Amino acid sequence: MSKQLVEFQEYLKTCRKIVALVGAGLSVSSGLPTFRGSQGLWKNFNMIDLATPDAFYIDPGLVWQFYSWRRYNALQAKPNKGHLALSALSNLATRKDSNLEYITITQNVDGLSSRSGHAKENLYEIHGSLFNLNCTSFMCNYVDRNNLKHPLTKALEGTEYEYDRKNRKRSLEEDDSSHQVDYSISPQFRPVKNIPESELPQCPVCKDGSLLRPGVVWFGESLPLNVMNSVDNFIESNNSVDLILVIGTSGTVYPANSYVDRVKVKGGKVAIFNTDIEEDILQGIVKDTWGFRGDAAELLPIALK
Ligand code: BV8
Repeated sequence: MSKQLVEFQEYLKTCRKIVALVGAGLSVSSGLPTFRGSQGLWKNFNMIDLATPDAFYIDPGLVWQFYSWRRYNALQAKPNKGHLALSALSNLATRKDSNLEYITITQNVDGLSSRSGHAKENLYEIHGSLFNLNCTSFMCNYVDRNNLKHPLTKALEGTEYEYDRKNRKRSLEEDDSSHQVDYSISPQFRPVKNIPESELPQCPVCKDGSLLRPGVVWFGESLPLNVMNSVDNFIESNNSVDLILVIGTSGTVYPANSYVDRVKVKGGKVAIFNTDIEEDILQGIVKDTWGFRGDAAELLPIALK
């Protein structure tokens, strides 16, 4: 066991208040791609063309095909051992006899944390979920949560193709025990048709019909106020956070990337779980920061044991 791990686990035992900040790297071992980097979703497609309100306004059919494809792949995926390790921590914190305060802040929209048995009350999906649908009419508050139907309309048939897996060595399904990580997932979105608005998901409540949209937070949109308030209250309360676990995220996107500094400034320590970590962090020379390099699905069950 490394010196860093021993030190981290000793500190973990003393923690009374913990936050986990989760990104796409946690779901890689479940077969889902990250966003940035050479195999990321945004490598082949510009996020401005697919993940903004303008993109949806210009071509809702294109955007719906993108999200329908990602819904399909997220539905095929299963939570991995990293999701389960966080879920165990979340459930420990909800026990009546527990003196641990805990939240998971996930940027992931794949629903895997929720499907891993994570306690609902301490899971914050700050970028929404692929399985939520919201009405686009300002006059209508219709929301549909956790809708797992696929495809949502007949016109979205054809989005059921899996991410390309180059040089796939071993299927995760075939050998779950080894939990081979497929680092070579190459997402290739293939929009196949122009779809008129009338054939896209429609609000069942609006009289004249309004489009439904994916219940995710697009770039340039505000995050849900109630979620932001709950997270802010947790981090900013007098009782400060002892530890933030930063798992599989590049920390590129605001406001998620602001939480680490906000915890640090109040005296909390940081533990990073990522396949890509700076050398000085690994060497343990960055104050109050531990770094564990590798697959989060492998590292978390060991570190949080
Ligand atoms: C907001 C949902 C107020 C949709 C997502 C300029 C103009 C306009 C806006 C801005 C601007 N500058 C800054 C902004 C604000 C903007 C922003 O931060 N932009 C960035 C790109 C600069 N933020 C916003 O717009 C937010 N709203 O701020 O409101 C406002 C409004 C207007 C103007 C200003 C302010 C809303 C952001 C929400 C965006 N929606 N998702 C969808 O998914 O389609 S975010 C998107 O990035 C992803 O969905 C993901 O959730 C998120 C974070 O990415 P990561 O999870 O970190 O993934 P990434 O690929 O980057 O990294 C993966 C990591 O995993 C890597 O480090 C890798 O090494 C590691 N890894 C890989 N394998 C493994 C692993 N680790 C462990 N194990 C492994 N096996």
